[in-house]
Amino acid sequence: MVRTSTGSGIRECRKLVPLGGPGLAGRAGSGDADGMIEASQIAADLAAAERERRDRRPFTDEHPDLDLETAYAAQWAGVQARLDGGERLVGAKLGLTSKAKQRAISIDEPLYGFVTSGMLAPYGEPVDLSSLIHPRVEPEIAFLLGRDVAAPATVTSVLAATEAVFAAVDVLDSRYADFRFRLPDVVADNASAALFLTGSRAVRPTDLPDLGLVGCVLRVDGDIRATAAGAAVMGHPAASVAWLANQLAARKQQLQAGWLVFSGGLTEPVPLAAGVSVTAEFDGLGSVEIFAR
Ligand code: OOG
Ligand code: MG
Repeated sequence: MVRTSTGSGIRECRKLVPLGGPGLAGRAGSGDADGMIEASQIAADLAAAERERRDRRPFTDEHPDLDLETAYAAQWAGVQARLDGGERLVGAKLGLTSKAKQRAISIDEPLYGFVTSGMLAPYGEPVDLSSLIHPRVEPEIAFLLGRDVAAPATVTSVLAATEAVFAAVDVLDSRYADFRFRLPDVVADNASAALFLTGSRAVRPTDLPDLGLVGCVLRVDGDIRATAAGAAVMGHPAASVAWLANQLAARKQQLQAGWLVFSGGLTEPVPLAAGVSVTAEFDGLGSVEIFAR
């Protein structure tokens, strides 16, 4: 898997998010009857699982009281380690923003994670499965922000701040066995983020009739596996981005101009296997094809 900048045409983010507000650095660990686990320990264990390509049990098996603040602190520790290793912060991802995704994972609350330069898959190249554990693919609509998004954000303010939207694919690779986890586990695991692909057609939101009505067809080797409309994601994909802007504000962070934001899977994911081609087609946005070797 590529872990360096790929220069996929995404503008480098100009400033880093201010971090360390209450709820991020403020919380180091989570206590429960079985003892404490530190955010830094969770991050280190997840990084080792990713590096060694082995899945593990969810932390909540042993630490059922693991809270979301600790989980987001662990997530940021993992992202910070990537930045310290030379990657750049290029955006964010939303997760569990559609009923299809919430049903697939049996969690009914959205979450978010961050996207770094090493997660951008090189355009048109097969995904190298040897670097992943058990990848799954899902179709998404990505927003390239032309301006920062202030909170409180709305569908309207997100669309006004958006330079272009893209057809996209999110390649998930949970570090937990069988994608079995509770919300704090998947938050700590940066929303299962592994790789992201965007299509080659940049479309201004004003050039589309309504992003909520954009149709999506997910194909595996040409066969239709799932269909959806943009509205599958929180009623409108921009509503998901607005939700994220408002969540970040509570942590003294902000969506930044130049970021690419993946608004969440519209359908259930499909496994990515060697020799298989997965295509996400969107009305007006073009399509993205992903294949693996
Ligand atoms: C969690 C990540 C969810 C989405 O778009 O819903 C996500 C998972 O499904 O492993 O990326
Ligand atoms: Mg996703």
